[in-house]
Amino acid sequence: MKRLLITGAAGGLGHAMRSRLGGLAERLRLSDIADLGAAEANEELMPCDLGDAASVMRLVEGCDGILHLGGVSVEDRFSKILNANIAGVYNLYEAARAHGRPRILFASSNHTIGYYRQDQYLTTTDPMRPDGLYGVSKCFGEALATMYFEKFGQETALVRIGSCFEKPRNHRMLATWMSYGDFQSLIERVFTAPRLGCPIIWGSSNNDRSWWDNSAAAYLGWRPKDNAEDYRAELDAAMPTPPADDAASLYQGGHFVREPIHQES
Ligand code: NAI
Ligand code: 15L
Repeated sequence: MKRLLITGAAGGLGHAMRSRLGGLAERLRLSDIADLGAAEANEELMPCDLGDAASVMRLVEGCDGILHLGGVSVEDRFSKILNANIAGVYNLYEAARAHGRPRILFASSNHTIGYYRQDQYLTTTDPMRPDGLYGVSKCFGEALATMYFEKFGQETALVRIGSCFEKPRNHRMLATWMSYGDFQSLIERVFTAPRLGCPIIWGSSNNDRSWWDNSAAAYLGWRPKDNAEDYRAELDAAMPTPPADDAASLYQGGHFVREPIHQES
């Protein structure tokens, strides 16, 4: 690729991926509403609020791939989610449509299905069961992307990320964790595969514990390598296993299922 756009580049995953993806494109266009720091030689910085349609239109121009990480990433007030995750995703897809349909990786979330129990094994065709307004906004993003694929042929990887951090932070993440290295290899597969389509992909590592069946996306040839189990002893030493009746032990979305609706004032 000549230019890969990374939205949300100032966030946790944006920061972790920024330095890893230089080989994927001649230039990285980095965007966020938060401070992006200084640009490296192969980087250009374009601050932008995803809710501002005209700015997003300029942001996407000249890009031949989009890693869409930007937006509200936890449960929050509806007005914030509406701007970043609902209007923002619509603005992004309209801009992509106007600028030659660059391939998109949409950072969706396990909170699209958070109300499933941890003893259930899911395929990508199981109905959504979002666990809050944040999860609902990711369901919207997946639905919008699917419609743009059906109507206009816009390709998107809908990656339902479990928990992507340097290492698992609690016992639930023994199933949901995806390492930075595995996310990097998934991004590389998504942007180099000859045909992508619009698949849902579970974003988790090769964990011994697993709730998700990725066989529908096997044609992409992504083989995650890391295993959260390697951190079990470290987790056991650092914290107790949550009680069996705790949301963290019962639901795939963990504590998100217990979040209240956040009020505006
Ligand atoms: P993060 O919260 O650290 O980064 C999100 C970035 O989006 C922030 O830098 C923020 O300033 C930016 N942003 C928020 N509203 C914006 C707006 N209106 N306009 C422009 N930028 C805006 O989140 P993280 O962990 O880096 O996640 C990246 C993406 O992956 C998010 O979309 C999140 O929902 C998704 N995800 C992440 C998971 C994880 O384990 N890290 C799990 C599941 C999904
Ligand atoms: C998410 O969707 C969040 O963005 C992230 O911060 C984690 O909480 C993750 O899900 C998770 O479920 O562990």
